[in-house]
Amino acid sequence: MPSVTLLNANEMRPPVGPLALDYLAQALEEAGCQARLLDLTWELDPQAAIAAHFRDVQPTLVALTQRNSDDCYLAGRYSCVPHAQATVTLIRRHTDAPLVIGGCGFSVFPAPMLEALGADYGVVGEGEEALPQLAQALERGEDPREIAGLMCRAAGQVHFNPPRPLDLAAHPAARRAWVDNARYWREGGQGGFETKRGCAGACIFCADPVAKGRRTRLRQPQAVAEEVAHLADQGVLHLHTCDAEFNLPREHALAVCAALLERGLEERVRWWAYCAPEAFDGELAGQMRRAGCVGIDFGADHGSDEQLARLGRGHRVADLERTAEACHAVGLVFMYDLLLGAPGETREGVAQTVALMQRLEPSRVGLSLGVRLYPGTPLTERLRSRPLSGQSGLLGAVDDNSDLLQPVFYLDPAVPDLAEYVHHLVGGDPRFLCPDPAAEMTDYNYRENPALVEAIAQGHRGAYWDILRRVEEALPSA
Ligand code: B12
Repeated sequence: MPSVTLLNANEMRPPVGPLALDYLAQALEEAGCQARLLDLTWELDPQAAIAAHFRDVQPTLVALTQRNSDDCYLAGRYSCVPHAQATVTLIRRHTDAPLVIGGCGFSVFPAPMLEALGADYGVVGEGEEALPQLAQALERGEDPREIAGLMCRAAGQVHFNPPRPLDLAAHPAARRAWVDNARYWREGGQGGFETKRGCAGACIFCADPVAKGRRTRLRQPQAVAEEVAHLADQGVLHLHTCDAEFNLPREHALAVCAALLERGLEERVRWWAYCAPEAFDGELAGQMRRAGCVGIDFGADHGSDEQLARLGRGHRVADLERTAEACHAVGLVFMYDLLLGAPGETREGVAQTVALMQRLEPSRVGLSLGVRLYPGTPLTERLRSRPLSGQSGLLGAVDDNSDLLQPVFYLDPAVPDLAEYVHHLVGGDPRFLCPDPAAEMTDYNYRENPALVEAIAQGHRGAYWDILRRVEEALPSA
C-alpha cells in the first residue's frame, strides 16, 4: 500500500491549523493509501522530530504543504522560502523518498518554488485527487506525468499539466481526524472549515482565482455541518471560514446556515467569516447570526467608487453602507479590510476612505498598505508588460526576481508617505488596525504577533481582529 508522510512546517505564530492536511489525509485513506502526519509546528526540535519520524517510517512519498510564500505584508516582507528550504534539506538528510509540495503559497509561484526548494514534484491547486494518484503511480513504478495539476522536472525541463477542478459537492464530509485541531484551537485560538472553493471575482490584485480557480465549487451544506460537528466533538468551538468569500453565492451561504441550525450547531460553536460586501443584506446577516456567526470581515478595500472600479471589485460604497446597516441591526460585530495604495490611489481617496469608515462605525478596520504582486493577476501582468526594474511605485525585490517569489509590492507614487498619512488621519482611533510607522508597523500582521499569542494563552478565542478588539476594549473572551 502506498504510504505518504504529510508534513507541515508553518512557523508563523499564532499557529493556524493545516486544514489542507486534514483534507488530504482523508483523501489518501479513501483512495487506499496510508497517511501519516508530521506536524513540525509543535516540535521544539524539528530536526530531531524529522530524524525520529524517518527512522521508523520509509514512505512512498513525502508531501509538504506550503501555505504561505511570505507574509504578504509590505512592512514585514518576510519570505517563507528560506525556512522551507531548510526543512527540505532536513527531510532529504533522513529519507530518500520523493518529495511533493502543494498549498496556496506553492500554487501562486509553482515553477520558482519547485526550483527554490528542489522538490521532485509539485501539485498546483487542489490535492485530493492528485496526491493519491501520485503516491499510487510511484508505488507501481508508473510515469506520473499525466496527473492533472502535477508539475515535475525531468531532463532539465519543467513538465506541467493544468489542474482539473474537483466537484466538491460529490465529496463526503471531512472527518478532520488527523490534525490536532484541539491544540490549534487552544494555542492558535480557532479552527477552520471550508464551504466552497474558487472565486469568479475579477479583482485585479487577488491570488485566489490563480490558486483556487475561477469557477466556484460548492460543498454540500449538510457535509459542511457534519464537518463542523466533528470539530465541535473535538472541543474546537471557535471557527473561521476558509473560503474566499462565505456569501458568494448568497443562496449557498443561507443553505449552510440552515444546515448548521438543523444540527443545533449554533448552540455549540461560534464562527467568523470573510464576506464580500455585495450580495449581503439584512436577511443573510440575521440568518448568519442565528446560525452561530458572531463576526464578519468584509473585503471592503476602499471608500471611493472610482477606486473600487479600478480594483475590479464587484461592490460600491452603497454596498458598504448596506452591510454596516445590516450588521448593526442584528448585533453582528464586523470589520472592514482596506487595501490602500493600489494604482490610482490619491490622498483624497485615502481621506475619503477613512472618513467613510468613521461614519459607518465598523467594529474594526484592517489596513493593508500597498499591493503584493502575484503572478497571474491582471495587475501584475499589466505591470510586467514592461520590465519591472526602474518602474515607479514598486517596492521590494524588484531586481533579479522576475518570478516575484521574493515579495514585491505596488504603492502608488501619489501617496509615498501612505503609512504616516493614514496614521495621521486615523489619529489614534483604536478601531483602526493600522501600521504604526513609529512602531515598526507590525501590528496588523498575524505572522509573528506576540500580543495575539498572549491573548490566546489568556483564553481569548476567535478571529484575530476580534481578539485584538476584545483585548483593547477589555472585554471577556468570546
Ligand atoms: C482563512 C484564511 C486565513 C485565516 C485562517 C483561518 C483558519 N482557521 O484556518 C487567517 C485570517 C488566520 C489567515 C491568516 C494569514 N493568512 Co490567510 N488565508 C485564508 C484563506 C482564505 C483560506 C486558507 C485555507 O485554509 N484554505 C483551505 C485549504 C484546504 O486550502 P489549501 O491550504 O490551499 O489546500 C489545498 C491546496 O492548496 C492543496 N494543498 C495544500 N497543501 C498541499 C500539499 C501537497 C503536497 C499537495 C499535493 C497539495 C496541497 O490541497 C488542499 C486541498 O485541496 C486563504 C485563501 C484561500 N482561499 O485559500 C488565505 C491565504 C492562504 N492567507 C494568506 C496570508 C498571506 C496569510 C497571513 C500570512 C497574513 C498575515 N500577514 O497576517 C496569515 C498567516 C497565518 C499563518 N499562521 O499561517 C495568503 C497566502 C498567499 C501567499 N502567497 O503566501 C492567502 C492565499 C490569501 C491571499 N493573500 O491571497 N488566513
